[in-house]
Parts: sequence; structure tokens; C-alpha cells
Amino acid sequence: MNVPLLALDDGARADRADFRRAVLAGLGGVPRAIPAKYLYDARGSALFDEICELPEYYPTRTETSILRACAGEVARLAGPGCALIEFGSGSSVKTRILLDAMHDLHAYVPIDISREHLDAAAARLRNDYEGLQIDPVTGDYMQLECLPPAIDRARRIGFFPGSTIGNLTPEEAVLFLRRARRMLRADGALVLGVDLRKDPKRLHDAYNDSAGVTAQFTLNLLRRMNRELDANFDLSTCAHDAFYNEAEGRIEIYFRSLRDQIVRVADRRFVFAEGERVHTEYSYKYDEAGIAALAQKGGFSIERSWIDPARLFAVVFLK
Ligand code: AVI
Repeated sequence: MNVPLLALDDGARADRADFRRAVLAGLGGVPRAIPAKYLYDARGSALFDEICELPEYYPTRTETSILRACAGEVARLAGPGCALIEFGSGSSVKTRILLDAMHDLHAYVPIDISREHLDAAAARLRNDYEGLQIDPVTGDYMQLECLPPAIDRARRIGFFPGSTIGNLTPEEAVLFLRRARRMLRADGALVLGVDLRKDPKRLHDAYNDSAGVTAQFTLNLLRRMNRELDANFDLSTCAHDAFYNEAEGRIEIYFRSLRDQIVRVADRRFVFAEGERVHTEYSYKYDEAGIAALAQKGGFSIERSWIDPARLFAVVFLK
């Protein structure tokens, strides 16, 4: 059922107005596209957690094993008494690997757009890491300018795992890195997880899993529009469409209309031709030279990098 705006608190109302604006602009644009961040409502976030467990989706497993192997060295490179700042911390699961290795951390600063996620994760961490100072910041790390004054004197080490940088276009990725550089200051560093270019079939399968969870994740955006924007998408008339664009080095994800149709979204009508697509995500993949070039454009250089034996994924320490 479509929940009337009046029944929502101020934050939820602003989020919904923001979603409405983005969807109407995205469906009205050429080519049609809706920003990937709207995939992550409560159900979308739960589906993404499921994706991370899929046999075809190697990034989470691989990055976790690299972090386990390199955490000691990360702690040594970071040095004593530093502050760890995580961009888009979510449930802070991978962070624990670093927290376990960084024994004399000054503070942990998780940044996330979801206040709920942040509070829950901070409460769990306070329970498990007695004495650790945790200073959560609610906000969009792509827009944030400053950090809590309590960490002013500590060396700042950023953490951006999961190859979330791959969901940004290369231009956006450079903007993110430049912003991170300013926030982490000249003596800071950034621990970054990046998915590597590889066999196209392996990449294709990771975004077209046999259980269809990634398809549900994409089509959940239609459910969200139905629920929150009074849209009337019939999910059986649209399909998940994901493929590897080798020339651009990126996975492209869309939902595709399986027939000619007219769909209501909010108070507007949109005509979809059979086969027409709406873009929902990019997932850029980099090779080592590409990571170095990106880092350099963002104001960093690679101090150390760790890659798994199958060369699927890289964790880099940028200074
Ligand atoms: C969050 N992000 C790094 C995932 C990726 O692999 O690009 C999002 C995702 N979309 C479909 N599967 C995974």
C-alpha cells in the first residue's frame, strides 16, 4: 500500500521526496537511468547481503580473505594512535578484521547515510570492543566535508571496502578520492578495496547468479517505486539485464521492459517499448595500472597492495 506522505516523519518524508525527484527525472531522461543508491531500501539491503553469500559472487569472500591476511601490515603502515574512518560503513562487518589488528586505535568513525544502520552497528561494536572510542557520523560520504573534532590530532586512515568505488563512474571516483584526500589530510591514508578485471564469464556470472538473487535485487527497485511512489509496475513484465562491457571495463545493469506498456509513477505516465531499458548500476573493474592512475588523479599514491592468488580482487593502501 502506498503510505501517505503525512504519516511519515520528517526524515522519511525528505527521503521519499528525494526518491520521487530522482525517479521522475531518471525516467524522463535520455537514456533512462535511476541512481544505484535507491536500490538499498531495507529489502534491497537484505538482498545485497544475500548476494554477498552467493557462490558466483566472489568479491566479498575474496576481499575478506585478503583483509584477514593483510590486517597486521595495514596496522603497521597506519601506525599507532590513528583514527579509522569508514566511508559507507553499513553493518561494519569487514571493519572488525581491521579493528582486531589495530590495537591502539584512537577512534573509529563510521560514516553512513542510514542512522539506523549506524546506531545498531555502533552499539554492537561498543559491546565487543570495550574502551574503543566510536564517533559515528550520519551523512552521505560523497558530500561530507568535515569530521568530528575529537579526532583532530590523530592520523586519519580511511577505509572504503567492497569495491563500492566501482559503482562510481571514473570521474565520480576521482571526485570521491579528492574529497577523501582533503578529509584524511596530507599525512592520512586510505585502505581501498577494488574488484579487478578478469575473465568476462566470471564477471557475467557474478551478476547473473543461478538463484536469481541479483535479478530480485534489481527488480526490487520496481517494488520500491510501487510502494513509495504509487507506481504500477507489473514485475512479471520486466527483467534484470546485466552484462560485462569489456571495452569500458564495467558491468552494466538495467531493468528491461518485456513488452510495450504504459506505467504510472506518482502522477505521471511513462511509455516503455518492448526491449527498452532503464539503467540502474555500473560496476567498474580496474587493473593494477588503472588503480594506480585513479589513485594519482585523486591525490594519492599506492604504498602497498595485496591481491589474492587467483587475482580476483585488490586491497590497496593509498598514502
Ligand atoms: C555494492 N557493490 C560493490 C556491488 C557491486 O558488485 O558492484 C553491488 C551489486 N550489484 C549487483 N550485485 C552486486
